[in-house]
Amino acid sequence: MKAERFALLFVIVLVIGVPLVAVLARSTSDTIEMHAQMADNGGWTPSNLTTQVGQPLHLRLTSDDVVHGFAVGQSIIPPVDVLPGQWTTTTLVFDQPGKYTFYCTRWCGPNHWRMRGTIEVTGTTSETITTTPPLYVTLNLDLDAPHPSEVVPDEKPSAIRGAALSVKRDRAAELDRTQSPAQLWQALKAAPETAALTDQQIWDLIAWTYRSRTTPERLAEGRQLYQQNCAACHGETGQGDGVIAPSLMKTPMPGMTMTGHETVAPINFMDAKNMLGASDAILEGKIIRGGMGTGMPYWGPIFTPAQIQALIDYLWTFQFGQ
Ligand code: HEC
Ligand SMILES: [Cu+2]
Repeated sequence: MKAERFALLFVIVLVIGVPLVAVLARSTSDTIEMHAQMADNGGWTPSNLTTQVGQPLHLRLTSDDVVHGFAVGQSIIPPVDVLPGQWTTTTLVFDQPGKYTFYCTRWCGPNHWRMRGTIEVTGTTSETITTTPPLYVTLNLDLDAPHPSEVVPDEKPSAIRGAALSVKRDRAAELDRTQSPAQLWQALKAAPETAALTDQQIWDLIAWTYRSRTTPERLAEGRQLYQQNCAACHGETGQGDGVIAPSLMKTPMPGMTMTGHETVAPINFMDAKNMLGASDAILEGKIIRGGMGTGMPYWGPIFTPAQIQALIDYLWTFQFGQ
């Protein structure tokens, strides 16, 4: 009797226990443990991962210092928080091969944006995705050349005043992404339909044009992305006075060689002379590629094209109002 019971128990353990153990052993060996530290202390370990299309990538994440966040660029996988002394698990599945960038989503210090790593996804899919190169590449634009506007308004342009003008044409649809507002101003100044307008009225018409090209939803998205990713340097109000702007502009000690990185201030988006001479193509290029040796990070692998356009639309509100 006693022996029978024992045997039964053994069988049950064997039947239920073995597959369970097998599943557990398998899932832990497939799981990658990842440690997060501020960029200055080494960032992500490991920082380069590989996987295959359709194969789940299990991650267990913890932080060895402050609170960080984990997200994969250009994907819809929601970010997770990575907390000191705790483990967070997340599973990623990719349906397209390619090189993905993962990054920290929590403000963890001046070098926060440098906390990035890559996931190399190999394999094939039936879908073929065609990507068009961004305009700055096609046009071979020099993103680092200054682009001052030859004309600036006396007063801040107003989309509301622009909307009230009777000469409004359907300009919004035809906004040229390679053209600056300054070039558009000169074109309108010369055009017979708008020749009767004052200089300021032309600026107001341009403000209206930029405003009617976008939507409140897109501006809200751009604003949110801006506050989360750009305001620390460019400032909440776009004036280039964010909390870490001073650390970007450290004056080098005497005898030290200057590196652009230490001396370039974040662009002031309220500065009409600079902004009205820029085009969508220039702003987009700078956002995608980043600065050359300046503190401006590159965001190409992080944001989708739609998110970048939302950011650009939001940047124009610093000139043309909300
Ligand atoms: C770590 C600081 C930092 C962060 C964060 C940052 N920027 Fe910048 N940005 C700079 C600096 C410095 C410059 C000026 C040097 C340069 O153009 O390379 C700059 C320049 C730019 C320019 C060029 C404007 C022009 O007229 O040529 C654009 C556009 C821009 N930033 C957009 C953004 C956006 C959008 C974000 C957020 C997604 C962002 N920046 C986040 C530091 C930063
Ligand atoms: Cu971080």
